Amino acid sequence: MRGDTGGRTRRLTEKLNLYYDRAACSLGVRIALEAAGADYADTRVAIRKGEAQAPEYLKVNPAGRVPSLAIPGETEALGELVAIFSWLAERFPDAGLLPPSGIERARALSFLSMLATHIHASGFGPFFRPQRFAAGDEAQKDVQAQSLATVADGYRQIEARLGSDGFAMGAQPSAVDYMIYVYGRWGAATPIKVAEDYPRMAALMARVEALPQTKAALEKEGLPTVAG
Ligand SMILES: N[C@@H](CCC(=O)N[C@@H](CS)C(=O)NCC(=O)O)C(=O)O
Repeated sequence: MRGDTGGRTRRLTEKLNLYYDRAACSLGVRIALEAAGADYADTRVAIRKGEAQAPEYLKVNPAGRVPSLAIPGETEALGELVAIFSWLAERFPDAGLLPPSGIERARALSFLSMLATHIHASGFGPFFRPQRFAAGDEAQKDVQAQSLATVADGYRQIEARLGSDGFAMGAQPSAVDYMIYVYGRWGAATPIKVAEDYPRMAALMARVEALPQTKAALEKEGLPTVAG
């Protein structure tokens, strides 16, 4: 991990700083920062090299996870996608990251929470790292099979909530769409056929991918396009 140490240090960050890894869930926050036109720096945390669990990064985010967002004037970085989007939506109200208030905002947070807890934490988490959930090859294969079913169930829920056009929360893109896009990209690492089995979700991913904020975020992480 290089760059701004942010987090639980006395040193305040001078501008927003996104702790991320390439193509990780932090990509959704990067798309949001691009949508907001935010002036931000970034620090890569190479998860496969163990940097998310390294003492230096655990000072930034004791959970050992990206994304974290260091915020000027704060001595602790902010972790957890749902909280980061909530803060960014208030900081950049014109970016449309979340509905401004009321039941629509609650519905967006509900959707984001489902994505983070069901698809990510109960699905992709154990699918990618079964060794954290079971010991032994057979048990880990079982974990992967179950977690794959959870991902598929999450995708089914997304498909059920989407219309045939527009975005998840209406006519304008929001953080919900950015995370559907990110978690949808990860489907390529599984046997799940997103385009065939979840056509509304695949079409939404293509619409999100065509947005300038997504193009800018992909370019910054050196990632290929994947949708439509
Ligand atoms: N609940 C967290 C989960 C974040 C998370 O699991 N991030 C992954 C990358 S997509 C990570 O940092 N993994 C590091 C590790 O497992 O060591 C959130 O929603 O922000």
